[in-house]
Amino acid sequence: MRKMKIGITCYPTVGGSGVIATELGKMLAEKGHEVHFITSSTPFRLNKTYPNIFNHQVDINTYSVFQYAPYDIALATKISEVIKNEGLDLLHVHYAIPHAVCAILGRDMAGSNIGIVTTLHGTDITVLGSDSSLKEAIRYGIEKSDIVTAVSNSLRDQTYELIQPDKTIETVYNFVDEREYHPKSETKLKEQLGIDAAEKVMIHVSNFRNVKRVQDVIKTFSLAHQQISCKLLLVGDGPEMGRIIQQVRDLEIEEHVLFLGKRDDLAEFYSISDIKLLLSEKEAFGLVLLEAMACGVPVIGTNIGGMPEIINPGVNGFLVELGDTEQAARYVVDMLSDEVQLQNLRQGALDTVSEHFHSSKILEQYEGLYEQLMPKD
Ligand code: GMT
Repeated sequence: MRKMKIGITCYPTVGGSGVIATELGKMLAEKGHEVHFITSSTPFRLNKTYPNIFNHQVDINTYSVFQYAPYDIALATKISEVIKNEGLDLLHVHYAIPHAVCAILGRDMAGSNIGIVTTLHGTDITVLGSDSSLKEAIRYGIEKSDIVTAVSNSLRDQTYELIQPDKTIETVYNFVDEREYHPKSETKLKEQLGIDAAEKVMIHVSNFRNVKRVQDVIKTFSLAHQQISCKLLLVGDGPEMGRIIQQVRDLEIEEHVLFLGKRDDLAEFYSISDIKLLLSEKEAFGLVLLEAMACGVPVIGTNIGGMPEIINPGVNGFLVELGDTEQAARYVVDMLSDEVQLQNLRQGALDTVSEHFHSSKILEQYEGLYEQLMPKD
């Protein structure tokens, strides 16, 4: 594999797409490629110095005459500069809008013909795709990209259905860095959190947006808790947090629900957990499922989006229909009361990650796509 100079644009703040883009950049750099992040701030997962990773920050100025700060134009200009100054071989951008459209404009401004790979992560299609003011821009971003990937077959099919682009879309799944996400047995965290060694633990990790249906996680926990002694860890923060705190109070389960806020050390929290709950109404893939599974935690998810492509019922977890908290609670009680089944599911979760979503396999898929865009020797 020849070494390439790759420009990466994503939203650098917390969120699955930013995590995937950054982890991919780090792994590409470890394989000897030169990586140039072109983003509005340093990607939050870029927590180490790499000699072959460069950060190009987009400066977004505000002017009193403009009602809105021109992020998209500033980004396209920066992309154009980096293409010329660094001699990039290709761009990999995350989200059709605005990033694919900015990349196309930036490439044009630079008078370049380098390839553009665009990865669709979900929100750009499942939410914005039905907005008539944006649909044409999304189609343009997809059709003018050289290669387009989606993070699940479900998202690929939804894109065809909603946007109808004249473009082949390849599925490349999410991945995790297995060096970070693995079961950590030497942890005292359970004790530090005041949880009895024998008590079972459930975990939910998200950005507490409406779409994550955290209220269903609370309902499921509350039903299961009536039958089995357990605790619920809530990791993350977001717009629904106030309502969730109130729901926990109304159900009088405050003593059993631990609000942990945003955390970096997720593998530690997964490692003391027995079940992960993700009951979202939209989820193109569900990166947090993979993070949990990589730490040996089976999952209960909703039968929507990309989740059925990850969850194999009875092997690494279970699927429920959206809003069916009673069935979710039955699965929880069943799993937590049968230690043999729980151990099998734990092993099933670990096997799923290594057999189907291993980072080395996903990285090779992306590198293979990049190679298609390089000039033939
Ligand atoms: O789920 C979110 O709120 C964040 C969102 C994002 O754009 O960063 O995550 C999306 O991309 C992730 C990485 O590909 C996927 O694992 C998530 O399933 C997807 N979220 C949705 O589709 C709602």
